Amino acid sequence: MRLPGDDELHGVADVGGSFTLVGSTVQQEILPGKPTAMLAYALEYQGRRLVNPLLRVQTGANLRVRYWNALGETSIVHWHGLKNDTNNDGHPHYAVDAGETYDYQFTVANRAGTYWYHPHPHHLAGRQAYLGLAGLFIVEDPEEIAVQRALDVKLGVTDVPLLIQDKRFDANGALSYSPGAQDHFHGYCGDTVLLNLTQSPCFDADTRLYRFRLVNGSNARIYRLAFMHGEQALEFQVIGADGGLLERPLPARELFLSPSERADVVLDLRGTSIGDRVMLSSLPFDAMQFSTRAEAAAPGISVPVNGAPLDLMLIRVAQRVSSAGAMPEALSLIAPATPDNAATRVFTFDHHKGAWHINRGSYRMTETAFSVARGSKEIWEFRNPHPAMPHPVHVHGFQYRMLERKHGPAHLARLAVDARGLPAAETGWKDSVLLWPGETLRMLLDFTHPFSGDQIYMLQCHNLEHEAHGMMINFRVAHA
Ligand SMILES: [Cu+2]
Repeated sequence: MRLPGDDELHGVADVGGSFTLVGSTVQQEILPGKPTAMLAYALEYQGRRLVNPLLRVQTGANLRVRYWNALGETSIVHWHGLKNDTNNDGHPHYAVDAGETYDYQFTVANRAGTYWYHPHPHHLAGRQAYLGLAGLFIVEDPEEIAVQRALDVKLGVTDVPLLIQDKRFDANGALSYSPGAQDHFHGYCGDTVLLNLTQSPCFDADTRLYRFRLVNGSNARIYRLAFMHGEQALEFQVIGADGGLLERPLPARELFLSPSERADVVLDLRGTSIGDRVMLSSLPFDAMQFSTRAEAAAPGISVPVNGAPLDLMLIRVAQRVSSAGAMPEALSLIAPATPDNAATRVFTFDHHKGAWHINRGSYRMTETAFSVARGSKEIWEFRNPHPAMPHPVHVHGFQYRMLERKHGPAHLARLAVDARGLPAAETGWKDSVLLWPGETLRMLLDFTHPFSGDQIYMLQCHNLEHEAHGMMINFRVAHA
């Protein structure tokens, strides 16, 4: 199991101030004995070269990040989940050509949480992310440090980020990204699920609490995650979501994680015995895809459909320990979502004549679909009419609060923790949320921000093949 830490790949870098990320082509041994050429972010850090570094920052840090595009094609970095202005969001309009640089300068305004960074050039984001460009961005603040102390966890040891990505490799170990018509419709799924770019990972654990920061970095695959002990799904505690800690831990035995979503969970192995084996799995589910035909994949590769059961990581209980950490009863203070007199804006996610649409429009990089007033609150309602596909919908620039899920599938409704139909993680702050076929979601956005002038952001589907085929719009947060 590759853990973010001292190794080159996913090495942990404590950053503040200035640094340079280089979009590069690297050779990485992912499959045994078969080095794979992949795209990655490289960082010179304390005399070493880190690949797709885990950037750890403190809330309030002032960052000056130079992105040096040493790829052979245009690209730009999107800081996913960060409350940045347009210039620092990674809008495709700002993509830089091969050999050029883009300078970011921003103050990290977000509360502690697991965020991430990935490419966002128009039409190329899916391909570049698939070929390897992705890293984690972990923000800490005093509240977070208190939780780490209570749990007695250490990043890369007992506080374990898991970047979940599915890929296809050819016989030589090369990554292949060659979406066909079915892939454009369903999104590009792989036959090999990697955790932190480890194939079939094994994690040796002690009899103690473990924190797992689950990040879905896949282009299109949705996971129904559970920790299976034989036939039994172990209870775990959900402690955080996209935008950081929940108010208090909430018990669950499974959760759905769609592309770009994060879930922060604590698994208690204190009651297990040496030799016990727990499998982090994706349980089978009906992904409600419009066409359920297994796609015609490349010869020799059979790709499990979205919703097929998958084993992700074997946890082997290897050692009994006395210092095991303790679960805090309270994690954070999250004010109730108060819509006041917020107006409702409706978005329909649909498909028409080979393109993916939001409100019947296909993405145009230079057009802005609508404006909201800076400082206002709005309720956004997402609708996904049947027959359809599930869409992981991401709003740039803001974290929001979920208000309600209606008409969702039974497999989700039974995970609700309250009358609003929300699963545990959606009681916290979110920037990405899965919209199932037939469903209506309502969420509260607050467009307060500290930046002067108009800001342009995006609302998009984070199924990256849907994004590439139009399912994205620009919106303006107007200053005056
Ligand atoms: Cu979509």
